[in-house]
Amino acid sequence: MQTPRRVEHQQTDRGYVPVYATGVVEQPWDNYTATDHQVWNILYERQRALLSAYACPEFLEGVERFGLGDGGIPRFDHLNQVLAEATGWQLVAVEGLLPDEVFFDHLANRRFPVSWWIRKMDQLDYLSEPDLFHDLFGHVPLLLNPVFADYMQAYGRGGMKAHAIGPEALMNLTRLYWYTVEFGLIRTDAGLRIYGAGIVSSKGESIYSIDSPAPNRIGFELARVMQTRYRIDTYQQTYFVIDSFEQLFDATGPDFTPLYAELATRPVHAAGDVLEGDKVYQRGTREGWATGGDN
Ligand code: HBI
Ligand code: FE
Repeated sequence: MQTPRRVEHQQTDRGYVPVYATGVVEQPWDNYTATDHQVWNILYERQRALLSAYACPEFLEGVERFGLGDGGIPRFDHLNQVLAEATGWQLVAVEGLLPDEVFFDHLANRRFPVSWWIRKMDQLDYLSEPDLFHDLFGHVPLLLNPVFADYMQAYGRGGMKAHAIGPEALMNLTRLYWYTVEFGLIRTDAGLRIYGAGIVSSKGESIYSIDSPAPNRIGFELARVMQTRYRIDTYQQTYFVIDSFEQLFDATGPDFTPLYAELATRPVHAAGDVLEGDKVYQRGTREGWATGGDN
């Protein structure tokens, strides 16, 4: 299978990352090799077995409804029929990471970009760029959840506005994406569960984000998230925990312009900081609150 077409690099909060051609392509389903399908099957089986105890129910329900475990790389046109009926989203196949404004425009129009290529057998545990498994298995199941689907479109619209305001606003919004869509945790009656795509598509971080005593787990608060740097090359030092997808959607309701102005007067915090007033979950437990600093 041919490799994706890289166009240039972009300096972002994620570092100096490759940015790909911005066009939409057809999913080359007939060109996938037996090894490509095998890579999907290995990654799917490994994650699905693990995530019953770690992912939120809405994610697991989406995986089942799409039939992502039916064997081999799923066909986007099949998934698009399911999506169209459920929430009106559509997948578009792309070469890989898109420039922010192109990416936001897709989300604002209920199109989710999915890389058409899948990682190699020797990259099962880590690769530096989003491939088909990360995008499709990680991001797409929750697009069947109506509230999360609305959040993703609202995020895209917010991104278009932030891009017009400038790089600081854009950085604030990118942190919101990072600590929710990519690395978010959600509170359930059974304890903390994962909804972030960057976690569910990674075996190591799925376990680490819920069971390790090392990272902070802090109740979601919009400004707090936007003023917190993130790391791209290690497991997260802090995970933000939402109470519900409605909470996330409601947070994107107001216009962010005044918030961006307020944030410009405040310090940006390191990824591992714990601040006065943070609602911190007990370290290393799967549920329960510790109010204030008694953890
Ligand atoms: N492009 N294809 C793709 N997928 C992403 O998740 C993505 C992107 N470009 C930029 C980006 N994410 C983040 O920087 C967003 O916060 C904008
Ligand atoms: Fe992603």
